Amino acid sequence: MGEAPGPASAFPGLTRLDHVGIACRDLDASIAFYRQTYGFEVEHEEVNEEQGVREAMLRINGTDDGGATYLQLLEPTRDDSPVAKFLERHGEGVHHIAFGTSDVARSAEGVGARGVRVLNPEPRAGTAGSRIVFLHPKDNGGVLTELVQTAH
Ligand code: V0V
Ligand code: CO
Repeated sequence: MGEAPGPASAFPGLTRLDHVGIACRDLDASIAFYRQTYGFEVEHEEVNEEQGVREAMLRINGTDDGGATYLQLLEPTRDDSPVAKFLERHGEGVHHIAFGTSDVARSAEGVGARGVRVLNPEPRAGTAGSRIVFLHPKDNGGVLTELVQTAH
């Protein structure tokens, strides 16, 4: 690899796969499926009105940056939300992936400098007090991508 000059050397600072977001119609049924089938337990559950989701974080493993990797199960709370729209078009399934960083605004700026559209340069409230930024799926090979900075 070596040090590429210019925008490619700007800070990305992504140190883990934080979560894989899965769109589901029935959060409780989805939680039960992952508990019974894979033995994963819910570490955190909340409603995020801004994002229009009721969601649960199921911890899978710790990561070498001191964070962890989760499954994030997402049920829409209203018909005009991104997850409701996704379910209508694609049905249940993988909705997004999220990379962890210690500085989400700076990471978003670094990725944005590489030509990826940053959907919300001003970080928004994510799960458990985290701060999140979304990147356009069309600039990520069809994968909706989130950057997340945990509360601590
Ligand atoms: C839409 N598209 C996707 C997609 N959603 N492609 C891959 N993965 C997805 N999840 C594609 C869709 O198939 C269309 O492609 C095109 O993008 C436009 O889609 P659309 O249905 O017209 O939707 P838009 O353009 O109104 O909105 C799409 C975006 C929107 C991605 C801009 O969903 C968004 O802003 N999402 C970010 C917020 C979010 O998703 N929140 C929920 C998770 P074709 O058919 O035209 O080729 S909240 C969360 O993760 C939290 C709280 C957390 O982690 O803490
Ligand atoms: Co997420």
